[in-house]
Amino acid sequence: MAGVVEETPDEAGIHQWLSQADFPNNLRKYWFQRYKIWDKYDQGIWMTEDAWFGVTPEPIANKIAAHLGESVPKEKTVIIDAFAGVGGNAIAFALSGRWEQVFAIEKDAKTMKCAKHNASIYGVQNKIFWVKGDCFDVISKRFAGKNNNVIFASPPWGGTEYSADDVFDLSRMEPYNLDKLYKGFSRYSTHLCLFLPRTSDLNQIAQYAPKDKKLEVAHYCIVGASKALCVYFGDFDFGHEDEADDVKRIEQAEVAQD
Ligand code: MGP
Repeated sequence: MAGVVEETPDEAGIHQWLSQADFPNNLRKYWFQRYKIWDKYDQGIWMTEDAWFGVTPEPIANKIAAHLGESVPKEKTVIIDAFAGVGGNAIAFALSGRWEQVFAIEKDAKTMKCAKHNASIYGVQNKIFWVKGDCFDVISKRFAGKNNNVIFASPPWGGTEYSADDVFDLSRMEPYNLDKLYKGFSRYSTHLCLFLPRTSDLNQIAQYAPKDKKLEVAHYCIVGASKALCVYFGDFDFGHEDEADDVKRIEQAEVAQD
């Protein structure tokens, strides 16, 4: 059942911040974004401190879920959220109803506890397979040889300092750089979507394009400002053929605000 979940966190490091007075000062900007991040924030969302800058805001998570759902072949019935965090993307995948199975992998126990709780607020806790562990490990053991899955990965970007440089060097991203992410996941799925900084070096990304093929990159924006970009590695079909459509696609990724 979706709705207000009365339970309060019973563990240090897991929070249900109800007022700005209790909110960490260094994260203040996120307090003002809380309803953009979670539409149901007031229904009892649980967060860790780190989750504030890693979680995908709900309208963007829904847009990515829609884009992934419509652009991969129907035979792909399983979606894996490799870095599930507090659940933003996995919840959106489950709510989309597109997938037979949604897997959410998270290695931090407290973060996963938040994700499960948040999924219960959105009524989808039981529609997600929760796997605690290192995603590279889990995926190599559980999904080797399967060809019906799509991997979505929103990795840590090494903290909030990613925007200090005009162009973000993906070879230095911590703890996993682009090469590690691409090689670690593309062995196990023909369809991979990476959620990366909006300032990511596109030349570095382009090196992973198959010969004579382009890679899809879409910026996801809120009120005109890009929050991040997604790179789609594999045979995604966005139903466009030429450059004019590329422009359309980027606009399409703009998420509506109330
Ligand atoms: P931001 O840069 O912290 O905020 O994150 P914003 O609103 O762009 O701040 P400004 O002051 O630069 O205008 C923007 C979005 O990027 C967040 O909402 C997250 O979705 C995403 N994001 C930020 N970080 C630091 C990470 C990260 O480490 N990993 C992932 N996967 N996403 C992140």
